[in-house]
Amino acid sequence: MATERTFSILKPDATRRNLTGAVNAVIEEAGLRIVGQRRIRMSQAQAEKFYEVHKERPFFGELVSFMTSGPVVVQVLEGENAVAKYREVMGATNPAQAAEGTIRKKFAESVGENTVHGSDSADNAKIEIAQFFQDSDIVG
Ligand code: RTP
Ligand code: MG
Repeated sequence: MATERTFSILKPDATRRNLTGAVNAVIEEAGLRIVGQRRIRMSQAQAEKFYEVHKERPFFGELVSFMTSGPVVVQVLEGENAVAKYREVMGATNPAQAAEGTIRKKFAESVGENTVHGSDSADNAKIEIAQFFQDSDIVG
């Protein structure tokens, strides 16, 4: 398996509780490298575009409002099988169902405020990375 990249967001519940370093430690301990990283305030338009696939879902409004409620850290992670590896490290969407040792089990407060986002496929990773990073801001 070749080296792959995935897109990650440390969500507002992580920045609010000052957990970005603790989450990054779990990411790095899993063997993923943080090759791009920026702390931003997501605009309403960016959040709506990013979560467009969920626009018909009942939680869409709540999700956009949460993602714009405070700073987030957008990241590009690199490693062997990075997309699947990071999904494993994140744990289940609902922290109550997340496995021991995962980021969501350790830190997440609820299904809505679940600390991290990770791309769900290599194709989506490329699309999501391009929404927030220029090639020159990713240093592998
Ligand atoms: P993500 O996209 O953030 O990495 O999370 P995911 O793949 O595990 O979950 P997904 O189904 O893509 O849902 C995206 C985000 O929407 C919020 N959500 N809220 N209130 C609810 O029932 C509910 N369901 C999903 C979560 O923040 C989830 O991460
Ligand atoms: Mg998702």
